Amino acid sequence: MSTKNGGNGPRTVALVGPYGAGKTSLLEAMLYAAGAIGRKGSVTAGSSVGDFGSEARSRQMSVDVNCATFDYLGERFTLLDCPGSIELLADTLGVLTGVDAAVVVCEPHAEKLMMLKPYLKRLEEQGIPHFLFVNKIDKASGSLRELLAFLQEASDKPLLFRQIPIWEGGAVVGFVDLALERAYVYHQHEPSEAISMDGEIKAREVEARFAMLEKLADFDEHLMEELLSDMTPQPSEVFADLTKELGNGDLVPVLIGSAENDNGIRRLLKALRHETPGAEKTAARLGLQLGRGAAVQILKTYHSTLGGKMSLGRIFGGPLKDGAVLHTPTGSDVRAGGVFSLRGAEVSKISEASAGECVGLGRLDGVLTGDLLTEAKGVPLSKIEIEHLPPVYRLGIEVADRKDEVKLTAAIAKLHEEDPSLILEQNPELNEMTLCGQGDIHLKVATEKLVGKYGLKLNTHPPRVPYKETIRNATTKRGRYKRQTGGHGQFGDVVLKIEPLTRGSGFVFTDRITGGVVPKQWIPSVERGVTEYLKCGPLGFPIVDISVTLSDGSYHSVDSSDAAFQSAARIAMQEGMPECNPVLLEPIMHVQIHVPSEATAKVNGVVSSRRGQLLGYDVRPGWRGWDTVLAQMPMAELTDLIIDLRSLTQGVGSFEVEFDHLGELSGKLAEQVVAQHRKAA
Ligand SMILES: Nc1nc2c(ncn2[C@@H]2O[C@H](COP(=O)(O)OP(=O)(O)OP(=O)(O)O)[C@@H](O)[C@H]2O)c(=O)[nH]1
Ligand SMILES: [Mg+2]
Repeated sequence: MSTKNGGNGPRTVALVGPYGAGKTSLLEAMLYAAGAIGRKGSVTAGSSVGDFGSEARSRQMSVDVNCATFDYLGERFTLLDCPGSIELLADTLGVLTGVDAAVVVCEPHAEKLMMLKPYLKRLEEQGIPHFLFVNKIDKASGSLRELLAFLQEASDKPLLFRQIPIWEGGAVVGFVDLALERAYVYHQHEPSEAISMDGEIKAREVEARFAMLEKLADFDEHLMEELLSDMTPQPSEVFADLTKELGNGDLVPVLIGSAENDNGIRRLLKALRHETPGAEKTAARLGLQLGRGAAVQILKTYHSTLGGKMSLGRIFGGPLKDGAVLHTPTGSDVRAGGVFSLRGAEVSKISEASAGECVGLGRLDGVLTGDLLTEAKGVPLSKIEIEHLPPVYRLGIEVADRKDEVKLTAAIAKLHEEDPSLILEQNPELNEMTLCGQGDIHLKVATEKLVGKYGLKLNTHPPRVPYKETIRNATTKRGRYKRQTGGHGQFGDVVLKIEPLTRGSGFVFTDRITGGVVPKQWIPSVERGVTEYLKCGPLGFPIVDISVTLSDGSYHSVDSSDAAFQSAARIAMQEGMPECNPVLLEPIMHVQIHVPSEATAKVNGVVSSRRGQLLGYDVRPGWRGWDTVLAQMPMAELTDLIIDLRSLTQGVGSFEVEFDHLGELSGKLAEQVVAQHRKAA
């Protein structure tokens, strides 16, 4: 769909950035400025288009992608307002698989800029054109120039300052647009008003505009020549460069404004309208091979209790009609069960979506976020590999009523489709299910959905640690089992040598019987008796790294049986093990902690205070200004590690773990673990 102005067709733009920066408010302000809504709602009053679900409203924060399609000056836009909590990053990662551009929303406070890195990093890596919008400009104080220097620190791409603020009485009251060379004063909830530019403002404009043109000229030789020979470039050349260099991802334009007061919103809309590349260019960037008919990139999956499954799809090629059959990466076909235009809670059925639109598609069973579907057969289908976010927080979870277990796993499967960073782990050894995710808020929102949306009654508890135990000394023990009840009795008799093994050896059973004192057919019974015993040792935990040797025994030709030899073996173990100096073993994990370098020293402290052992640290590859700290830490100390890391790093620190070895735990801590375990049992 080509329109007379931009000619790029419908555009899809993500609003991303840290929590509370004002993305949902910006969405509201943009809808209002575009005339798509007659009354402006707000997040705090619970009346915004976005955040309509109960989990979002009660927290006054986004917990899901808010999608809103609207027309602005004859062109169609879909804005995807992403949740900013770092714990809900998975939604942003999904959305980025098919947008034309992103607006990174931030606040004018230098100390909060570290929070931008996780977003800028992904946009840079994926070559997604992006703007920076410095929101809450009504709260700005001090030098914006300094702020912008900090902003540049967070961005690997050069920033291009498109506007400078006009200050009055310590507050920003307007701005100069450096491309248009026009000054505006803000009016609350009204369009800005053009004013004449003179004196000090003009002088600042000339300087700032020259700096902007110099940056543009880094990517345009013709413009560079003009600047060097003091020629004034044509406005059309400047605008063409702005468009080209955003589209190529060379530069990051920076705009300022206030979503709350409706300031700078129209300028942002206009920049998006003129400069954001369209679906064709995006398809080329993504390397999509389009055949005849439409291709659909899935950006987000929703499950609602009433409407069923809804996939948010970006249409390339197109148009896509309701009922169209789409080929999926798994080889099966699905039929689009409804095409919908979305605006917050408002879902309007439409008969078809044009090329470039972003729409809701009903009932695409088996289709996941990141999938590419096509109408044409034989087109190479891909699933865009979305970065996997390793879990950093866990919660033990169980249904209050056992018969709801199937319902629980089905509901979590749906939540996982909506948000792949939410994972259910089953641990049969601990007889425990754990919900794994990105943090406390993430899992709270998920459990709220399980309760509210899926009607489940749940109990949650801190995740259990899979402790083990072993022994330090050896012993030899005889176990005799003899029963005489009525008819024929039970008889088994074994001598077992119990010895410790080196860490990681597991369990070794050896048969050293000579002369048939324990007949061949009962030897597996002895081993079974021992194995059964090993499930729960004297401290109450599974036993590992132990060798048991059957060295002697006796039998009775009538009374001996499989059961009797199992019992004899168990008796020998039960009596022998406490003499072997049992010791608790805890899982020690290899941990990689990623943090901005200024937090590295503090992180070292956190590792030590959590019984960790530092192995060293290095620069984090590809993350300028970040370190990766390597350490070994007990699993028991990792439960809330993420909370400490985030509080040291404004939420951006993260870690990855894998099992390393089992380490001995003794002293007070071990006593506590054993006592707690006994109490729970
Ligand atoms: N002063 C001021 N406050 C603003 C502005 N924009 C948003 N806010 C306030 O900032 C808070 C957060 O706004 P939201 O729009 O919910 O922010 P968000 O980025 O969507 O937050 P998350 O969804 O949690 O990531 C709200 O209390 C808004 O009223 C602004 O331009 N100026
Ligand atoms: Mg929000």
